[in-house]
Amino acid sequence: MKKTILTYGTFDMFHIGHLKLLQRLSAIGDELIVAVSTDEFNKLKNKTTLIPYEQRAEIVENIKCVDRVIKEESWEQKIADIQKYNVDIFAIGDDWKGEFDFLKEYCEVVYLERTKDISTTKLKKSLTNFLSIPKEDILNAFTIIEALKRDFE
Ligand code: C2G
Repeated sequence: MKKTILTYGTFDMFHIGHLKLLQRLSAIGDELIVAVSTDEFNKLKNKTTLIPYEQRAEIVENIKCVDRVIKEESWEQKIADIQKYNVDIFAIGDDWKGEFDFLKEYCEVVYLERTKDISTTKLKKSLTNFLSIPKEDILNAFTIIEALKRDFE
């Protein structure tokens, strides 16, 4: 019997943590459906994204192990999605542990361990730190590196 898996996420600045989750999800079933949060819904989640919905959805859609992408527009749509797509397993990262146990009435619910040491929030912080370094300092650093390189040649 074909097993359908359903998950939800923002997938902003797509990174290895997102990929590993989708690969593990597709390995526990036959069809993987991913609901990507719209920009409007992310506002409701108090999340600002760098990458607009259309691009995030297209990236996820082109991940080999993903079979279908749908829109996530509200917190309430999960039960209807599970019934509409005959979902066998609802799965998500364990940062949501217990939050979706109420779906056990409709299908199996699985929480998968997150990939450590990578997150969109962390990437944004590193970017901000990098961009906050005064240009002069970066240029000085390059000058020093070039001088060192010459010394080593
Ligand atoms: N994830 C992971 N490892 C990481 C980072 C993220 O496994 N290092 C998983 C999350 O646990 C989640 C998925 O990747 O299952 C997408 O993460 P987000 O884009 O942060 O999703 P989120 O905004 O939490 O959306 O209705 C549920 C929400 O839409 C979930």
